[in-house]
Amino acid sequence: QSDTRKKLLELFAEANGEFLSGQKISERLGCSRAAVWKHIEELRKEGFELEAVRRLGYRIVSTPDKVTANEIQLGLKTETLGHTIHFFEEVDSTQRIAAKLAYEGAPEGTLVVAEEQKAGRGRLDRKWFSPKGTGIWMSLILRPPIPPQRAPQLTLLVAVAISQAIQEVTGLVPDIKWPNDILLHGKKGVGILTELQADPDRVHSVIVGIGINVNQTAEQFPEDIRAIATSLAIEKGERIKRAPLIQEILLRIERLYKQYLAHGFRSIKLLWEGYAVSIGKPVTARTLGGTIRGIARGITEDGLLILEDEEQNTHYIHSADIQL
Ligand code: BT5
Repeated sequence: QSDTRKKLLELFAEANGEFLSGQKISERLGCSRAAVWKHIEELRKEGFELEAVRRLGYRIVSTPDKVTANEIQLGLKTETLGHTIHFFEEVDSTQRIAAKLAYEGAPEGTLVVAEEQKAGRGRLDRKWFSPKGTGIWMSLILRPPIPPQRAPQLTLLVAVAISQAIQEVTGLVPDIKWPNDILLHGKKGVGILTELQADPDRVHSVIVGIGINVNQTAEQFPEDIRAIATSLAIEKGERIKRAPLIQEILLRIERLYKQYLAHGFRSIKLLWEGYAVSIGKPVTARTLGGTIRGIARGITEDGLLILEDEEQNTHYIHSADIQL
């Protein structure tokens, strides 16, 4: 993704669907008319539909449902998140690539996104089904100045941001199931995987992995998860463009993240509780240490789940699978 291309897309975003003359583009980009034409042709190859009219110039008619850097950056309103994007047609896992980039010093806000993952991961090395072109499979690098114990808060923050974005873009109202699932009408549409690079007292980077089923049909899910999984398109009844949803998600994460760094987790916690399904209800929590049945009482300031068992003992749970 060259800087010129990025500037060109910014110009089109500013133009808001109006024509831009070749002359103006070449002046603003500081390149020849012939070079402008070459960039336009490249955009067309990527699936952008561009209209060219003599004396008027060029305008964008439609953008493809792709998740390339160009697609995501055209009209992106964030200050830092998503300003560097590594796009891949196919990867093993965006999580692995982002971890490597973070280790090598990639700046906060770097995004790794793929059309398809061959080895998408969930927690505890479970598989995350990530078929080509129908979902959002991406990993975001954050570098919060916090101790590692506070990292679970970020999973919750991101869950709120994604829920807000889904609501904004589709009108669907998602439910959050602690810690990392977002449900649509009771089925899982989104999974979040937060991984850390940290010292005992300081986080170096948080890799936030986000998987969203966007345009799959029910038949496109493998049989073993068909009963528990869903997509935005299934619930909404129409296809949804992925790039604008990614833009909205990045914007929402950025807003909440700033609020979090400035004022702590308190206000995020309130928002989270607004979307949470399990609070006040009986749940079964399967942890690595065993299974606990009880009433979910809420979350702590650190983002742990508070569970009260049948003997009224209170458990604070770091990580578990919750059954409602
Ligand atoms: C998660 O794990 O929900 C975290 C998923 C994170 C995926 C993103 S995609 C981008 C980034 N790169 C990666 O490699 N991963 C991240 P967990 O709570 O452990 O749930 C995993 C379970 O969800 C599986 O065991 C299946 O039962 C189910 N599952 C697998 N694929 C699914 C899908 N596409 N939709 C809904 N459920 C799915």
